[in-house]
Amino acid sequence: MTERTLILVKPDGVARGLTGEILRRVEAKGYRVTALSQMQATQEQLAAHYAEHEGKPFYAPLVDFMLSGPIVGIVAEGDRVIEGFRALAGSTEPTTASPGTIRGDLGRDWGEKVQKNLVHGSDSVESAEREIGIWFG
Ligand code: DAT
Ligand code: MG
Repeated sequence: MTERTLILVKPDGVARGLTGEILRRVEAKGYRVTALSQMQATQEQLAAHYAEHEGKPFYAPLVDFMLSGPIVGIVAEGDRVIEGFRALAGSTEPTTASPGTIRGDLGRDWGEKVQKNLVHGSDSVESAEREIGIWFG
């Protein structure tokens, strides 16, 4: 089976009207979009999605941020798409993410307890399959 990844355009990306630009980069890279849906996250979905971060200082601000407005869920497909999308996204902190990446070109620090960095991308095959189940189950 072709590799799949779960991408989320976070509330900052949707609110800033960057969904199209983010999708454009995914498609321009050559990945195929096989599912696309705007949604309002629930507490339950976020608890499952971010279980690995529970207990960290940014966990509550992260969940509040992800509940603050609509998100767009995307399933993208292609060889090595997990690694490829994380390269397109750039590193977690938008201030230092490389120019040329989504976070580096379009993101910045807003002085808040959570980094608002526009996108989520799965980090392994196991995470991708688990996360696709949470958002597109
Ligand atoms: P990534 O989204 O790059 O995989 P992650 O999984 O470590 O990063 O963290 C999930 C999200 O939590 C991240 O996109 C933004 C936020 N975050 C992570 N580390 C943070 C920190 N030290 N301070 C504030 N927010 C943070
Ligand atoms: Mg992560």
